[in-house]
Amino acid sequence: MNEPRRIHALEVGPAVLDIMLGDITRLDVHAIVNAANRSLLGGGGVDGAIHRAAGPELLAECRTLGGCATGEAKITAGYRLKARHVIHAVGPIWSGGDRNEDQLLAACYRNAIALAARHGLASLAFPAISTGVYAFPPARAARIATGTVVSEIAARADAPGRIVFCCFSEESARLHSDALIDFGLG
Ligand code: AR6
Repeated sequence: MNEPRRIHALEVGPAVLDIMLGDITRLDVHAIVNAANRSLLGGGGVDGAIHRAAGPELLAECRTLGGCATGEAKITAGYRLKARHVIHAVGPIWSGGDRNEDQLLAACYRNAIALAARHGLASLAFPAISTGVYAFPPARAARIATGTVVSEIAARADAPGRIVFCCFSEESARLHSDALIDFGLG
């Protein structure tokens, strides 16, 4: 896929939120978020794309991390990526909605922003975590992703000043735009 293009941008307080369409591995931001699994040892989807683009050094560093619990996040270097860091977040596997999936997905966004803040990172890009192999309903996930990011930006002054939702389909980009509009933003 080509260079990501901006679909929608808006200011929320001191921060800028961007909805972009394209391959997250091409983005020039301080950190990209990986939709990883608990082993942190790679996989398909965006995880596979990030490991391919970053090179084998990323897997070597991931092997030292001892995995990651669902809803949590861990940070590594970005190696051959433009992004200096990768924040690996483990989304929930959708299993009907009564296994805390909403809260676990929100925790991924919250914990990734907290890690970025702790490392002083000014820009951060998210894929639509859990909406691929993990089968989380995409509209519901887009509402949780945008709602959590907007409330974290409001709650903490050290959040990155630019946060990107890097969507991989027109439909996903539309769902994120619609969710922001439903919050009275956009
Ligand atoms: N750039 C941006 N978004 C992408 C890219 C890309 N290059 N490639 C895929 N997406 P998924 P999950 C979108 O399946 O559901 C892996 O095997 C994709 O269209 O990557 O959290 C892990 O190792 C979808 O909207 O992640 C885990 O085992 C979104 O990224 C498992 O999959 C997430 O899809 C995690 O499943």
